[in-house]
Amino acid sequence: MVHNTDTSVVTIERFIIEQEALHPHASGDLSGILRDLALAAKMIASKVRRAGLVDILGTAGSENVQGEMQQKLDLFAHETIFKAMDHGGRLCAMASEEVEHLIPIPEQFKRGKYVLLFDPLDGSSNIDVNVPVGTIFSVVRRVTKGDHGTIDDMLQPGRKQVAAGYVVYGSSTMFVYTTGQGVHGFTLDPSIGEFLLSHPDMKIPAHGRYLSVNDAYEQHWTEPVRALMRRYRGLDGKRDAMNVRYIGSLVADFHRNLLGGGVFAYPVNAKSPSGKLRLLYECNPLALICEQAGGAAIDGVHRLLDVKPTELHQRSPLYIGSKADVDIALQMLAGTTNRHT
Ligand code: AHM
Ligand code: MG
Repeated sequence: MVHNTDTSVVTIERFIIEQEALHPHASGDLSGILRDLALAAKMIASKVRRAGLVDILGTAGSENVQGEMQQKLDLFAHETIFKAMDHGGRLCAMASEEVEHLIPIPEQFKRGKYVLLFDPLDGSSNIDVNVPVGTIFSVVRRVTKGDHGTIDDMLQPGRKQVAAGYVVYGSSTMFVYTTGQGVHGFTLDPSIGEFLLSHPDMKIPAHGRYLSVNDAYEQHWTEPVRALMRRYRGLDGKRDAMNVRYIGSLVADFHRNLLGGGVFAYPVNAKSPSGKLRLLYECNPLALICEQAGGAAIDGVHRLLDVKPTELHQRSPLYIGSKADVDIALQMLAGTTNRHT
């Protein structure tokens, strides 16, 4: 469904209801999860907006106020999502990058058929310099039968996700999600407190301008990764040089490349031998969005969505973005161990 945004104002609530109507057998549970997440996103956005005021409004005089605020915002975001999602009767368990183990649904609430995995506030070390941060989420259908969800419900390959999305708290707040029928973006109008459809059916350019990688790790990369980065930079004469853009805040870097095209890479390096980013909370949800937008996402040698996770907090290398640019990584890294030894 493509809306004419010149003439119609479509709230995220209405969009979700209209999408649900396309599936006559839908129970409404997934729609409810998305609506609850949109509410949590608004609450987090409002808090993040005030982060810079902490020195004048907060506990002035105490040490390391900014640092504490960052910490608190991570936990605030975690708690906000948990509290928005624990009582809807739609989830049987949750997992958060901020928490070591699976998070059960409290006994007093009904359990449902879905599992939610999330990174509550990614890139939060950037808050004290006013750089965008983000929330990332992933929803899968449970596969176990008991009352509560288990780790087996969490450790499913990314292709099993029924919904995934992110929120970027930038110069405006955007909520971007997919349920497997394209990628749709909504911008928060703070004056009315509503996410409005601003980017229907988002598509990533087939190849792009931007290379996003932290090349301070160059000395710690493997030789195939170094060769790949030389290719992206046009230094081996085999393609035009890309422009380097690296915020260091995954959601913001990914969002820019989704709109402008290009590739984000977080390769293995000697300091992070298996990569830094988390497969379940960061890589998989963005991989589903990217594929739905016509792009690609790999761990270097495999399609990310086919990787079978073995641990909740598993790390993975990540190459994500425009298909033609990711394919170059796939070709140049084929046959490598994809681990720094
Ligand atoms: P976090 O989950 O501790 O916030 O770390 C994740 C962040 C990503 O947003 C970003 O892409 C990456 O770490 C940057 O790492 P580096 O500073 O090593 O380049
Ligand atoms: Mg993170």
